[in-house]
Amino acid sequence: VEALIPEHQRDAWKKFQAKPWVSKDDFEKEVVRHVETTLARSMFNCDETAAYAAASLAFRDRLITEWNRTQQRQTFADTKRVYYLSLEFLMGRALDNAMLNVGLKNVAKEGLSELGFRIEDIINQEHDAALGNGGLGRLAACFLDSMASLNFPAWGYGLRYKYGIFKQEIVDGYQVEVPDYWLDFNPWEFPRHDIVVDVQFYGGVRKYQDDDGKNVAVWEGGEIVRAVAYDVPIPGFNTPTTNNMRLWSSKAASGEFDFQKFNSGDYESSVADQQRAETISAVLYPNDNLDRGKELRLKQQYFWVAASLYDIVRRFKKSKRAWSEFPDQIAIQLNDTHPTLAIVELQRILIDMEGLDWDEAWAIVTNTFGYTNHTVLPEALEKWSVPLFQNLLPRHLQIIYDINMFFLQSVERKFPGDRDMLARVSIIEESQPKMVRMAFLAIVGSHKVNGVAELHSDLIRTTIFKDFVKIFGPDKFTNVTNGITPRRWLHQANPRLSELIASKTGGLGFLKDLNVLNELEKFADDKEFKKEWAEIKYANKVKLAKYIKSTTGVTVNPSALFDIQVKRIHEYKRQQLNIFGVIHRYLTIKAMTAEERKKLAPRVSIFGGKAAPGYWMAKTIIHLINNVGAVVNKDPDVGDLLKVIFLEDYNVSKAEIITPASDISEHISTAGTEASGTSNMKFVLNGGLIIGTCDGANIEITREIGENNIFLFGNLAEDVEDLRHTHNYGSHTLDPDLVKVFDLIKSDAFGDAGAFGALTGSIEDHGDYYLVSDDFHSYIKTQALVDEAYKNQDEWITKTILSVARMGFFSSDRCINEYAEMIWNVEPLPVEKESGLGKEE
Ligand code: NTF
Repeated sequence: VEALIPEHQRDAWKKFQAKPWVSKDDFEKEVVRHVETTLARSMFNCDETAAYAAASLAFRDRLITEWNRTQQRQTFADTKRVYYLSLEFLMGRALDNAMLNVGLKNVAKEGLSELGFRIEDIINQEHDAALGNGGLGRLAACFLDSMASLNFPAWGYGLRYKYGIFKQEIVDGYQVEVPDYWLDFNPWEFPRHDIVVDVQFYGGVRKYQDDDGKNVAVWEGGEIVRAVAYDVPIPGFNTPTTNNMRLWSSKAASGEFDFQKFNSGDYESSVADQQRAETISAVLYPNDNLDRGKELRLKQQYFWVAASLYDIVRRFKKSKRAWSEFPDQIAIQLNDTHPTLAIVELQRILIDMEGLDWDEAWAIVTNTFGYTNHTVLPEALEKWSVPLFQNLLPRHLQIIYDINMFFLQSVERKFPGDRDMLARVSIIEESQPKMVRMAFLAIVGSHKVNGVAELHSDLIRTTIFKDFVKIFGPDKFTNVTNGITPRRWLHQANPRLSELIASKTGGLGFLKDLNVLNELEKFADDKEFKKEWAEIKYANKVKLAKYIKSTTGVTVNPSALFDIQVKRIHEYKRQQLNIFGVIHRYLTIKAMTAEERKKLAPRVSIFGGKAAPGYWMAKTIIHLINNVGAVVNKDPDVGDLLKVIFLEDYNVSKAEIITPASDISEHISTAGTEASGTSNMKFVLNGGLIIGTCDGANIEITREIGENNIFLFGNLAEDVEDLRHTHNYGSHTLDPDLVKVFDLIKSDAFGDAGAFGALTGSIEDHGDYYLVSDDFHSYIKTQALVDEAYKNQDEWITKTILSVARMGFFSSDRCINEYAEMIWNVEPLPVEKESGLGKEE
């Protein structure tokens, strides 16, 4: 390729080629240069914001040279690539991550200090990239980190929302949502105005036979919206590999507003088209585990899928390979059903645009896609109304009907005469209006379907997708248990613990092979080691205590047991069970003598998490937590024995402070409802124990760390259905301790009880769907065991060390290797290590 460029030009390019800086002096030089030129400031008016900007730009320059090298390498090697399609990427902050991954954080720390700044202050200037709701979006972010760290040629494709997940404020105990405009200054993205795709909506389909008698469908009319690419470099840890996350932003295809209308004085409608187009990528839908079926959401999905597939197909076509080789070159993973339209879009491209026949195209499509299911909750399974589809994407609806017809024909051949089966598995639900079942479409259009933890994968095989297991055979369905990146969730969030582990295991190798943590087992009874281990936990708790003081005004004792539940607020995750347990504890303390109180382990109950703006019950739970805190925290009978904290605006960067500071964390969903959970893994990896139900990844965590090191309680998934049935059709008596809790709430002890009527009522009068009462006794008893265990600090610390030592399995590197082998069939493609990576240990 190089030979095409004349020699003298080549020389000039090479002579001045950008070289990544490595030394402290070079770093400072780059920072000063960016302050003085890019930002047009000077040493006299460089505040922390400007220093953050300049430091980020210095690191961005470094990343981008590696990014270029990686992309060139991947293009020339022409091997199979992975495309991870996710409507959410919950990235959090990028600067700290970039510094650690290229191994230059200490260099930057010294450099910044010489320029007059503390690195922590600079890191804290950054606004989180919060393009996700919770676990699903954060999983995508961990996967990008792992794919780059393992040198997989892999791209993420998503939407560049102008507004990420809202900011949460707590006003008088209530959640208030504030828009999250995060793009004010974002040095981590590269607008690619040269990479645009025009995406069509609405219109109609004209069908005819061409001269060869072939059926042709033309989708015409409607409107066009332009997708513009924004690229974000994703650096791997201790490797030059820097992958790409491409986010699409929408704008009007004309790029301008309507001048004719403008000139005739119709100012409002002259900008209307532009605004309509920009609305598509304006805001992230703030629902977690809930599908709302709004047209704009379907528009987002198609906009993103169409632009991404156009891009992928364009890249493939440059290789001049035969279409049949498409699945050998490309693996596309669907992060939940949100990108399922990609299946239909690829089929459309192949048959309508590229002229392949149906079967040939369909074989390519199904061999390309893999689908990950992340939930069994019925309210979260996506369905789209057929009339909505017909209007917005008429050609796609036709193709879906054809996919369904061929699929049902194959089912009929396999199970002749089984009408019920046909109705059950049809991609079209025969309701009023008819609905497209996206999960079924995703299964039919993929070669592999996976759940995200063993229990969850078993559940999908035996419940929601059981007919499909009969139809396609069991091999199509598999499990890949979720994981987390140890780079962010140990090294970055808990640097002192990471350092201690490195000192005992021979360096930072454990960050690339988390099973190395096993070596810590031999220190589980080492006095000196345990002391350092405990000191680090204490320091992390002090840090969180300071944060709590500064944000809520409440003083908490860092020696108390820190009990943390941070995650989206949802009835199935059962924060209500936790707060009822707290009220029960409050009642118990109030009834104790002074002598008895002395024996109790002091506790701080910490909550955090956002409620979807339209989820009234979740908001009620937040309100109750805050009101309980207001009463308990100032009750002199209670003192340090119990504090109740609600941390505002839980997000990734706050999780980095909160996670290392837990003694125990709560993962207490109704059995069978939490597909995996990933914060459970983060807390254990940071030396905290878990109280949890037999649900999601808790089960595998128990298998790995041993049942002596976890506090499990509650009914099992297999009993849930029967219990619900008894609630509704048998006798339903509430747990007597829970009744006392309800009585206290009803006495207006936490403000007007009317505000909590729906919450208590859902349990007393409406069937207690989430089994709060059924699990209450077991929960309270198990919390008492936690109190007892915590009193023996020596044993407690040993438990936490053993647990960390056994967490290697939960690295997202392990998951990515499993996806690569079982689903994608791709190999790593290392980039030569010529330019200087930092050698920091
Ligand atoms: C979530 N699913 C699950 O609720 C979590 O248990 C799981 O850890 C994450 O996915 C990641 O796998 C969803 O957010 C969704 F969208 F599927 F409902």
